[in-house]
Amino acid sequence: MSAANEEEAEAPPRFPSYSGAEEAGASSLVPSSPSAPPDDARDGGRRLGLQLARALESGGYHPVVLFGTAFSGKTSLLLSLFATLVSEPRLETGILLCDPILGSVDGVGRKLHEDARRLFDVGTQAFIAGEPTPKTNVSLPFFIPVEVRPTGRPPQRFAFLESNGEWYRPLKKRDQRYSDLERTAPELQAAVESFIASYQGGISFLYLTPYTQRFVYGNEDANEDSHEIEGASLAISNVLDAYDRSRATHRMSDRHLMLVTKWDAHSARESDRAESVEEDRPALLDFCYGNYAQALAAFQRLDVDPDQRQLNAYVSGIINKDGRLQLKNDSDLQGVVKSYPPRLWTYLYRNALQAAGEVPLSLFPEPPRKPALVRAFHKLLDFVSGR
Ligand SMILES: Nc1nc2c(ncn2[C@@H]2O[C@H](COP(=O)(O)OP(=O)(O)OP(=O)(O)O)[C@@H](O)[C@H]2O)c(=O)[nH]1
Ligand SMILES: [Mg+2]
Repeated sequence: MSAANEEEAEAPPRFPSYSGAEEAGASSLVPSSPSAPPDDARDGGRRLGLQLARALESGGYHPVVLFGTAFSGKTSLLLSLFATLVSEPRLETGILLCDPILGSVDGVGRKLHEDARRLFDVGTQAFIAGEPTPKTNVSLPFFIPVEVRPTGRPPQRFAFLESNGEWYRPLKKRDQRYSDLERTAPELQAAVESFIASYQGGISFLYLTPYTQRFVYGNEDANEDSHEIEGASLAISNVLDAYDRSRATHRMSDRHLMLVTKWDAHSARESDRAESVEEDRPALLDFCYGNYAQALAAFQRLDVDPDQRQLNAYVSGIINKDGRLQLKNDSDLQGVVKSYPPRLWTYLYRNALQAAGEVPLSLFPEPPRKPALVRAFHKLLDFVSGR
């Protein structure tokens, strides 16, 4: 990933990278289904959101709220974060699932925790093993409560919000005209909305804008994809506006990160994958201005300090329809791909500390990466040996 001070300068406002920057913030929310649920269901959702807000506050959790349409990479991103800490002893940072957020007496609380436990346990192991990530299909959005324990630094609790991408899908169907609709955006899920409105503390928001809504390594029709990307852009613009409407207090402690997920798609056909899978800020901005204009415009008009928002690329793994590749024969590419989750963890850890009024620290020492010079030398060797 390139440094924050690269030439992204032409057009203010700027979207700094989280790498190396001093930032902070985090919490949770969920959007609602396209067809508006009955009033009593919305009341129940509101009560649940409020209950979750109080429980996360008293448990010392930093909420991390993910938004993104179906197939945008939400679950893969979460699993890449968990899998990294579970399987990278060099980072010297442990991660554990915490006790149920709402206890285990109440049926809803038990169900939410069972979804969280399953994702953290089975989902993480399946991701490590390279199995494909199943589509998320739950009845309610849920938080995964974890505690991160770095060596020599304070432990920190996070609660990651997981949800169905379908809940964010704009209401317009493919063959429909906008003028035939009453509204374009689904209502945010009541539990998410009331959580955002009432959580007393900083929240980290992650907005996922995928490079492609399809498999990266497939032969599908690109025109089809541009229609889907348009929907993904509108969906993010909708949730940003919903945030602006519903977030009542503590906005100054929030942090907003727009992530272009599946960034490996940018260079899927290039030969030097290691170098090209790294974030390239000019290419990233070009891509966003060209494909996510509405989402970016909403990001810019968010009523927060410009330092509270960043734009970056993200790669959860080099994944095709059969699952994640282990990259055992390409240590350069493996190194670049593996560097994404630690940088995101560091961003979230700083946010959490800053939101708690503490000095923001890096979570780990610099993630292990091969310097460009070493990679260039390997390329030269490959060339000389005809590989
Ligand atoms: N190549 C590549 N594929 C990715 C990446 N992230 C996710 N994918 C793939 O994209 C597809 C969708 O990812 P998910 O994580 O299931 O997306 P989601 O947002 O959780 O989707 P829903 O559960 O339907 O809301 C899966 O096949 C992933 O394996 C990435 O960084 N690179
Ligand atoms: Mg999912």
